Amino acid sequence: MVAKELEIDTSTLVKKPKIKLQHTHEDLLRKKAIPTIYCPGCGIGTTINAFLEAITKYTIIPHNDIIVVSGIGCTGRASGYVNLDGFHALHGRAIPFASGVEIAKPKMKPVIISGDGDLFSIGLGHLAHAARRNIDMTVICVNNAIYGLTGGQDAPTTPVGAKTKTTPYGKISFPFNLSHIAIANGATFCARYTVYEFVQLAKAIGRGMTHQGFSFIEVISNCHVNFGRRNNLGDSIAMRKMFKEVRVPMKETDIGLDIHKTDIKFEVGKGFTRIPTGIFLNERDKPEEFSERIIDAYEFNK
Ligand SMILES: Cc1ncc(C[n+]2csc(CCOP(=O)(O)OP(=O)(O)O)c2C)c(N)n1
Ligand code: SF4
Ligand SMILES: [Mg+2]
Repeated sequence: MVAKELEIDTSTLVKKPKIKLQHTHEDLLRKKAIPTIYCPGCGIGTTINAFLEAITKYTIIPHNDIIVVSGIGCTGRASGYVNLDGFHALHGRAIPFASGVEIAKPKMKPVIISGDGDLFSIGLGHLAHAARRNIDMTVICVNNAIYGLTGGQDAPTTPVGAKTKTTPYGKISFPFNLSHIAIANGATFCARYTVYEFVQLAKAIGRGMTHQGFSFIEVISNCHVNFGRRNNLGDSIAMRKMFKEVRVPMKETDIGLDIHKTDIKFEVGKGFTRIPTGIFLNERDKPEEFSERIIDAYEFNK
């Protein structure tokens, strides 16, 4: 029993209202799979949110016609967190799986959400050939310049000089410009935004999904845990502030034929110093997308 003098007079306490935390796109999340594996503040969450915003506001594709496919990596978990048809493919194999879906069921819109390592290391050949064929799919590539899930090994996107688990004295070889590769191989829509530019990113995803053919959206994201920490770039907020300061908005007409104008710059001790962003390509005079050509060829040869 509590002594009289130690009893608390609860009548004077203000009751805190019970707040039910709600996500803007709660119905589109697979609640059983949440909490996610993501570190707090990771840009992959922002990217998934931008995708959900895009399919709610910026495209009229019915949700039943969308399938989310991903490969392996932190980003690769995305297909498991959204409440749509989805498939978590083997490492680097999201695009071949999505190609099969698109060819067998052209009405479906495959959206690949995967990482820079998954799509541009082991998966690079598949990406190049899907772009060359102009297969109707949208690839959202989270470029965090690192292999996040496996503890921070260097990726083909890691800038020269950057420290990673496997380049403790600084990376020596040159990074890929992912948008450049997508365009050079035949992508007919290409955009890049940082996770700081949420609205522009969501709109670009919507436009990419509405586009008939191979669309590529590169998302510059913060892996503050494995990339930021080793390169003294601070936490999630500090990295996003850096993205805000160094992004250079560009239009298709600014780039012309010199796609190197979209190169990302990084300086040891400073971090990223230039990140061109925008819609880099929206080819209107584009080749017919692949499944239409298959159907035409079939009808012609019947
Ligand atoms: C065949 C195979 N090789 C290697 C691995 C190990 N592995 C898992 S994720 C990954 C890299 C993922 O990097 P990225 O796509 O950039 O994803 P992030 O975690 O950065 O989002 C690697 C090499 C694997 N799972 N399977
Ligand atoms: S390891 Fe990096 S990429 Fe993976 S969840 Fe954490 S911050 Fe994000
Ligand atoms: Mg990565």
